[in-house]
Amino acid sequence: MFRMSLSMILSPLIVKPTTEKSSPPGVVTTPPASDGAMRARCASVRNECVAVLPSRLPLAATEAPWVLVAKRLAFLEGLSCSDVMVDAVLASGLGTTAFASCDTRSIAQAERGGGECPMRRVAVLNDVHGNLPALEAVLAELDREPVDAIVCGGDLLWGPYQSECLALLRARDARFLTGNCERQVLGEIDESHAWCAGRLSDTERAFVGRWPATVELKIDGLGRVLFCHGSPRSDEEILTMLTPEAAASEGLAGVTADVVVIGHTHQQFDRPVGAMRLVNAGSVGLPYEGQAGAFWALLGPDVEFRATHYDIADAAESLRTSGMPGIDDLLGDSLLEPAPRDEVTAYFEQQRAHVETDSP
Ligand SMILES: [Mn+2]
Repeated sequence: MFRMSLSMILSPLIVKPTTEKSSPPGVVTTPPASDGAMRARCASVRNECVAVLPSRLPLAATEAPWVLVAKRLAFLEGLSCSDVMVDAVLASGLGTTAFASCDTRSIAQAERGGGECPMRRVAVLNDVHGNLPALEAVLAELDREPVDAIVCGGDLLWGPYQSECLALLRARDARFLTGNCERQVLGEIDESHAWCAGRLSDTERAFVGRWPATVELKIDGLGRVLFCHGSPRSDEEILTMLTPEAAASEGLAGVTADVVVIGHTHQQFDRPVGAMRLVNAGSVGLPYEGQAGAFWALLGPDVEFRATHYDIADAAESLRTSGMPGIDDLLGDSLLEPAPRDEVTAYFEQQRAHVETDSP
């Protein structure tokens, strides 16, 4: 009965699209002021940071640039951008100094979502859902075909091995944005979400709590590409290949990007919506493609859909041993006995219409 499991990735269905974000959980605010050695280490990577920033800043559009600089410094320090580290960098003034050293024209462009150097190849890894074997298989493929950036478009959380997946992606300097599952896990809305929340460290929770709802990059051949989870206005809006043009246009209202890349429904598609191109990159961890595998997208100069194969039986065994509540239901229709893709799309459309009808 696939509808039960399908509703799990959407649940709870929120009737009204909302742009409200939950406030980040307890961010560490006390820098280790006496850590002179740490400041010295920051200083040692400052030049590298400044060199990297002009092309990196497009990622910073939703956050104060100096905060991003601080994060970048912390990341370059190899300390995984911990809250303590970010706060310490901010307190030291290095973030603002590095920011001030950047070319002001680059920064202005970056803040408008442009950036001077379009990226050539970007991998989009959405809806990983803590499926570590699937993510490892995709990353192995990327090792053979390097990309300029990895975008993780939400719903990395709510799954068996969230922290391990997070660590692998952070090690590759992925750009993260939030999905409904990040919000719901941090909010511990039910047993399975609370189980997932309980397995995150305070630092991980704080890090995830700071993810933006959207990321914009300029990519060769595609132009301005806006990444989000459900739609630019809601992390749980349902947009499918079959969504009527009018409803899809409404979901993208106000967007000026050339391409919008989403996730959430775990099905790859590429369709026009007005003058824009709407792409769903698919799901790495829990696809609904009618076949098992890890589904993702390579962007630039066109959109290329990928399906990476891995040992599903082995992975399922490993994912089950995590003890995540409801894991059997999740794996069933997605990976073990994949439901027909068309039926799943039809189900999502039914849910979308239902949500639409219920809206005031
Ligand atoms: Mn989702």
